[in-house]
Amino acid sequence: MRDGRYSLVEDGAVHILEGRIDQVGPTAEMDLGLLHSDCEVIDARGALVTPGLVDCHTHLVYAGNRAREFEMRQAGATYEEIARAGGGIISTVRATRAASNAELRAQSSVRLEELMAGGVTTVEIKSGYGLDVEQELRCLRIARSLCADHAVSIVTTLLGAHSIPPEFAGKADDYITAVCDEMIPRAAKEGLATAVDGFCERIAFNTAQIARVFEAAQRHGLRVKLHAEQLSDSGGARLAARFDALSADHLEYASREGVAALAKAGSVAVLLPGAYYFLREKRMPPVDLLRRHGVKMAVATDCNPGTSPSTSLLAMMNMACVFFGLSPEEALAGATCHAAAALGLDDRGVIEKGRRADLAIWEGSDPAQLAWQIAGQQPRHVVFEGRLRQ
Ligand code: DI6
Ligand code: FE
Repeated sequence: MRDGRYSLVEDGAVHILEGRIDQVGPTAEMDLGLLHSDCEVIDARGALVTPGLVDCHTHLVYAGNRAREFEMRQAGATYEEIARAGGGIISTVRATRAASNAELRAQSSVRLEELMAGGVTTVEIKSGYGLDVEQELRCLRIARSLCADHAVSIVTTLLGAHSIPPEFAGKADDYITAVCDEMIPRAAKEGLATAVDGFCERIAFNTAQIARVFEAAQRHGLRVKLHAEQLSDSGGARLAARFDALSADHLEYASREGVAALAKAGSVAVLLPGAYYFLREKRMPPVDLLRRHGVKMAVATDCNPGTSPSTSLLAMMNMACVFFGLSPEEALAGATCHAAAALGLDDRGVIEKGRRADLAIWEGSDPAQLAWQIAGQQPRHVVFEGRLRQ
């Protein structure tokens, strides 16, 4: 059955040893001689076992909310208009800077726990609501600290180039200099991020500015990823590919050349249907083109207060199917193995000997059911690093 639908194994079993998968296959074929006499048995009869879900794009460390802006948008204002008037990302920057460490951590923990309740075992968290050196590093530290009291793997990304902070209004190039000369070197030196991201868009930074950020990232040994072609074709996908980006994310307005460049670079396309839905976007990412070029497609929540206030990766899998035409199988790959690839992680996202034993155990037996429901499902059990998550 391995090569069939979802590479599903009927009547299967997984043997875990020291946090890693040791054997996987039909129960009848397990080598029982390899099992410890006192090993714990998790009964998964009548259930479906998938890799633990990987949310490869979130901005979950922030304070406050943007409910007022949602009202403004419902009254006719656009996301870009609100951003240009000093709202948008900058309003969350104000709230985040004003929050104490304890407040920021507590508000972020709630969102992390909601994600985890939906079967997520690895979460990427971006900074991007501090927008000065100390505040960005503080957000990354808080993000990293969350794994101390949550059974989840956290990967952090520096998104200093998210928006132009108020102190640098009209001086975007000077801010980029601060990102390159202070923020990136400090984040790298203190081991606070594994990748650097940016927002390449007419309301944020242009390709020349992002190229400077990427050059600095690479000088400091960090991988790059990019918010590209979300609201317009700004050439972000091609730029990301030029720097061997782990991923290019959003991509609603990606061009043929952009997709071809991503394919050549082996970058993952991260689809964010929550933002597409919440902004009532009209243009879909070029899913067919991505398929034809063999670009891996991941699916993520983009959990953020302005464009995707959601903590359900399962809901995103459903939206990726309904809005973007993914198959449920593609959606599941998008939230597991392809999401891991978007983070540069090859030790998870697949149930295979040697990989991390991060698993989600769901009621039912058809993997399509995960993308079929509009969220709402919770796994019967989650195994994280080989241990049952309580
Ligand atoms: N694209 C997005 O959708 C989020 N950031 C980005 O670069 C929006 C962030 C926000 O509005 O707070
Ligand atoms: Fe984002």
